[in-house]
Amino acid sequence: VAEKSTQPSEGRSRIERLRFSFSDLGIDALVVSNLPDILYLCGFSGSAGLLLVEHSRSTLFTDSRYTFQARAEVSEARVSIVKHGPLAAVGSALRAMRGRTRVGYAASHLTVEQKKLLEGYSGGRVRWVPDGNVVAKLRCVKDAGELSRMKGAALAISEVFGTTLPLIRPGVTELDLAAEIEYAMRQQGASGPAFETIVASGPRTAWAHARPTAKPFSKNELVLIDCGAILHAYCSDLTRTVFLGRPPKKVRKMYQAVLDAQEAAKQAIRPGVKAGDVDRAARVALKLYGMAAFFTHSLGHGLGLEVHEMPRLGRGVGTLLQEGMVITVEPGVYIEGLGGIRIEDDVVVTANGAVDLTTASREFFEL
Ligand SMILES: [Mn+2]
Repeated sequence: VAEKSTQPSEGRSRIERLRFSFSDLGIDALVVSNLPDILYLCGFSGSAGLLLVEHSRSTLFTDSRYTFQARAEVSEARVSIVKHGPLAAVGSALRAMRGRTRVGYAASHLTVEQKKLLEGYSGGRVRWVPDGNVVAKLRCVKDAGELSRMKGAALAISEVFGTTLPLIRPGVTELDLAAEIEYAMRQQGASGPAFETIVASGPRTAWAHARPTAKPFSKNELVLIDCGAILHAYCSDLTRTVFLGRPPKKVRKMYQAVLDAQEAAKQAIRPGVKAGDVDRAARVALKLYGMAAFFTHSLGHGLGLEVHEMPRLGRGVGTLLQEGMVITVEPGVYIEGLGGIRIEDDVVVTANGAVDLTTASREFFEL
């Protein structure tokens, strides 16, 4: 649950910074419908509502389930408790605005049906303009308060990995371990997992996003764990791969290749570098092992209030990294029938390059 202190304690408010982009977008108002965007802008952590940001005021429209919560959480916006749904309320607020109005909307989040309803409620004078993911762009650079929360979330998941590692032994199932991991997250103070915990073993580790099953671990196989925790509203994301027994030479080589690729990518990270160039650094390192073809997804993604945020780190992505971005670095190699290895850390981009937030050991554990 977010507290009021998700807001920066000094400087311009997030809503004020958002308004700076109104002239670039050519809009007079913005309807914010993505809940994490609403949380980011005004502190509201409820599960229903719309935030209307105008030049001189902002209004959170939500319903009576959230009367007290909104009162406690929301700063920077007035709260309007609505009877007939926030879409109708935003629509009539827009209808009341004078003259022709250009209004931004979240094309990546609003459904076709919600957009139609909004159009109906607001009347013909509103011109609708896609918002160009303007809030996502603000969110990708974290302030000091956010960075300290993200450090906490990363530390918690690293501790979870350390405490659950001894539970990995033959006979324990993927589902058993996933349950233990999520229980340990709560014990670390997490409000919950940032996504469905991935535990895969044996050849199933080649499925990059395998769901845990009732399959028991057995001797001489890989176990891949990808888990994240939400702490004070911010996400962490950690992947480690271990081996039950003594890994064969080929598997050792795979692990070393992925570790080298991750290190090469981390070394390439600094402000002003293209996200695509960091992705390429990992692929170049894998090529030296003849394993580039087995790296079948992108290198990483932004992390914050959501587990997947801007920027994406993938082939040819031109986004320039900036100081204060938090990103995952997660190369992997996946060989059908044999298995997969992925190593993932969360890092913050600083003037001096990447700094790890996750602290779990990257040693190839033989259990
Ligand atoms: Mn990830």
